[in-house]
Amino acid sequence: MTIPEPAGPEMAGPEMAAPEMAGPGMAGVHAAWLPPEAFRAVGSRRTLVLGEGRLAGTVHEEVARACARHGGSVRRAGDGPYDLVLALTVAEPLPEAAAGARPGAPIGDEGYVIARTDGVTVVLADEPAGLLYGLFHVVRLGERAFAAERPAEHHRPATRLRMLDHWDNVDVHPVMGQVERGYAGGSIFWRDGAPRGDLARVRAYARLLAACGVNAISVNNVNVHATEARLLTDRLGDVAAIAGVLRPYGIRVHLSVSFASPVTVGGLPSADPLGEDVRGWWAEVTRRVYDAIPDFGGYVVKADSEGQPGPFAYGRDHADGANLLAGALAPYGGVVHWRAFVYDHRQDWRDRSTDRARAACDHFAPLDGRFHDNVILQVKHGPIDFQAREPVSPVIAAMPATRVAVELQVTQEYTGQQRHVCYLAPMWREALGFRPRGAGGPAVADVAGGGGGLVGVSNVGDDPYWTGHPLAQANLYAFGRLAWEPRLDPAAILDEWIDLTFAPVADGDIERARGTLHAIMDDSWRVYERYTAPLGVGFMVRPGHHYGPDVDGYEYTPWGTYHFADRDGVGVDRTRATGTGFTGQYPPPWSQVYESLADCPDELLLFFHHVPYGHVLRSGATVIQHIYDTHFAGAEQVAEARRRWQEAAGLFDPALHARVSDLLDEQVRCAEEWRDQVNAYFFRKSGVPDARGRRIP
Ligand code: GCW
Repeated sequence: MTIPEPAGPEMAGPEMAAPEMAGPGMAGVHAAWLPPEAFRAVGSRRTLVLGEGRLAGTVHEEVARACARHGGSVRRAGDGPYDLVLALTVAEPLPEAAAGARPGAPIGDEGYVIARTDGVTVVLADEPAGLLYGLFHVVRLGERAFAAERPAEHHRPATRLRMLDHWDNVDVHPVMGQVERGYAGGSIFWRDGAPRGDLARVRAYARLLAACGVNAISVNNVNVHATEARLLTDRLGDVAAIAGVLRPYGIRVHLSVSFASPVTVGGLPSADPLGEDVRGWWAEVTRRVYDAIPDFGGYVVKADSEGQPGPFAYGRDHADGANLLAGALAPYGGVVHWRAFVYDHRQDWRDRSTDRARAACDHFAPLDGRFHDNVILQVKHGPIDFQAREPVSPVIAAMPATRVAVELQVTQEYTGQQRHVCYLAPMWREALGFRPRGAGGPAVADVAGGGGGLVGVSNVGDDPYWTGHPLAQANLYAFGRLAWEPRLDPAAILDEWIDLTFAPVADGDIERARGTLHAIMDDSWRVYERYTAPLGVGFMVRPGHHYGPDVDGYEYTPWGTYHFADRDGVGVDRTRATGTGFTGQYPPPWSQVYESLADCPDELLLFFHHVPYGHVLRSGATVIQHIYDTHFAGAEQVAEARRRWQEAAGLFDPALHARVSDLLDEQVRCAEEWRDQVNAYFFRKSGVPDARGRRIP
């Protein structure tokens, strides 16, 4: 945790305009990707829902509400004909069309089969959760679900755990506020030390998440402060209330806990993971948690990291620590998400031998095989910390005997803080598709799908648009969709999001709205990378709050995040030959690819190598010229995005349009600031002029 500077005028947000569209019962809150209009195709038809249980009840409710609005009807069994049948496979008797679609093999806990024969669209599921996901699939398809015959398609999630971590505090933290790294207002769960009590908002959130496939939420910050530590004990009722609201949407609650709880909350003299009394304490509090929340998901732990307590204090390792909690959770089927974000945040910047990128692998790889089955090692996708460009963390390939979850940052801490448009799905897609052992080996998504899952740090707050920047909603939606199906194309996900969210836009205009949004969003991550971080250099941000440029801001600090620019060159030598040896943490072929100056991909060059400014990239440009070119180009592309948005004023709800316009003004300003500071910095260091003679201040 770094200390943010107080917000200056540059940090002030744009005026909040009230959004126009509201979800069911949620006046004043934007409906995001579930406006009532998105249910037109379902709601205007004759639908049969067959199934028992809470989630089937939710499906029923959703269909009934849609029908009430759009003129369709909810039919009873035997009361055909139907246009749509949503049924559990166990339901008896299944209407003929549904019986025909029943597959020979199990559909699975959360899966569903969708088919259309003889004019009836059928969704079949073994379990109610599958029925709910199937309904939202039909909603996504809209009229296409009813247009033509379709052969049975079987959908099931690639990974069982699709989780959002909220870095929400219960108390307002004096430095970090209500939500650490939150850019969308306060927490939707907590305010000023207490639950907000606005459970309708939480319910609307659960509905949005179910519609994109998320099935777990951790409701408090991984930095667990005093009040939050007590969510586990005397404040458990607050958590149970949230769990009760999430449950009808198939979402389980998890809790971040402090490793020191036996001492700070329980009054024991020690939190030693091998202590009998400590083990007993965790067993007892966990029993009470399950008494209150029978479907509780488990614990999330940040230990021995950035000042959080952990097993090192007792001379124990992280397998000892994680297994302690896993033991307490095992009788109930709970899991512990143990974070691998462990590094020395008090490094001496003069020390060139310590490399923060190495830390997670150095700590955890030797422990592979020692974790209990219900421990999930939660690994950030990159080795450092959610920068705009990082290689994939070597830990993901280094733990074949451990369940690994991959953590993504939906909240845009280092990618524009929800003031900049930065559609992150292309970055995540790239990371999830990366094959750490080369072409024949598993992809990162396969590793996560092997039992750990995908975790995203939520970007949601109590802002009327949920995410501050209305277009940042697409990141939350895309996170869920990629967690469900990591092979989805980011542009196709964007289409889904656009069609749902902007369903109320008049028919002919949706095409134009799509054109505008794709032009602005498709490449926005790479645009962001261009005007900020060249070639895999990270952390050239303002220390503390991490917004805006400060090239040397972290250069002489204890955080282990350096670029080593001098008059001759820039970059971190992480090679085995002459550097920190980090490249050796990768299996082949990447250990060789990254080690080699000739083979290392341009976009990661300065992550792995220190090179002279005149070094010629694979693209043919020199490093210094690349820096100038990309920074000029990136800032121009943001200006172009703003132009496109202004042109589209008539297409969008005026309040939403105004909000995005204000934010684009800020993005243009900030991108120019980045361009000028980065270009000026490297021009002054290197003395090499821009080959195209553009003005560098
Ligand atoms: O990126 C850093 C953030 C911290 C955060 C930490 C983590 C919750 O700056 O605010 O703490 O990562 O992931 O634990």
